[in-house]
Amino acid sequence: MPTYREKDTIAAMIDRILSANPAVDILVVDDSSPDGTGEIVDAIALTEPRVHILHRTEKNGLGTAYVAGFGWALEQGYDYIIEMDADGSHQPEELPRLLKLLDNGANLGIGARWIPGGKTENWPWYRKLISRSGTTYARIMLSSKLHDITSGYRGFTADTLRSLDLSRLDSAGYCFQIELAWLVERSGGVVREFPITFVERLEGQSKMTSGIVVEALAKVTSWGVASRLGRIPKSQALAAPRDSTR
Ligand SMILES: Nc1nc2c(ncn2[C@@H]2O[C@H](COP(=O)(O)OP(=O)(O)O)[C@@H](O)[C@H]2O)c(=O)[nH]1
Ligand SMILES: [Mg+2]
Repeated sequence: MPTYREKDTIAAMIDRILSANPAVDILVVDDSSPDGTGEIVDAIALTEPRVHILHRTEKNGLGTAYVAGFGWALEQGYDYIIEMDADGSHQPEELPRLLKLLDNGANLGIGARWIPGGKTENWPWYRKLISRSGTTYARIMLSSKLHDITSGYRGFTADTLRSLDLSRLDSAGYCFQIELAWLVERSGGVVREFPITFVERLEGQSKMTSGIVVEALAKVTSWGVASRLGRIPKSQALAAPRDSTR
């Protein structure tokens, strides 16, 4: 869980995740939040062995926070690695459905808002517009089959992340989600979406900026053009998915 200034929600999120999913461990990647988010997690980690924290020295964007977190999780030897926002938008109670997709052979499972059964609560119209048009643009430019490619509620098998060259990712902000999902898709990975209810945060503020939207638009456009010109290097095929009969 990446955090930047999430002091009002982080403790409750950790509590909800562990109550709904006692077998998971949590890693918070905090970018030295000035509001003390990191210290709140430090205090929880003292008495809760399932909670861990990685402190980074400055706010370096969602993408690099996740790459740091993935590196930690792979080193520790976890089987599945999940992404989730810390502001209450992603429901921990929906996590078992994501874990099931991974159990059933998906390389990547994505919690999708824009498929039947998926929805958003209290999300302003302009955020819906950005999200839906972002996915549509990625479907056109990148020939993606996904319906919610920017969703940050997702999970990978460790083998999947291990097979990918994460050092090749060059997105700092939220378009990291697009870049990584597209990398899994074009590496021949099995990507499955499941419907989620995305609930807009009640506390704190969004870290979404116009710069983040511009980065995504520029990168998706350049990746799309480069791939049409054959300038995107071929991806290595992913390890075969796990036994899908489980
Ligand atoms: N570590 C870290 N976390 C971030 C950064 N930017 C956003 N986040 C976290 O990423 C998650 C999603 O961010 P949020 O502001 O809620 O985005 P929104 O839901 O799209 O409005 C939250 O848990 C944020 O605290 C960053 O630069 N570094
Ligand atoms: Mg949010």
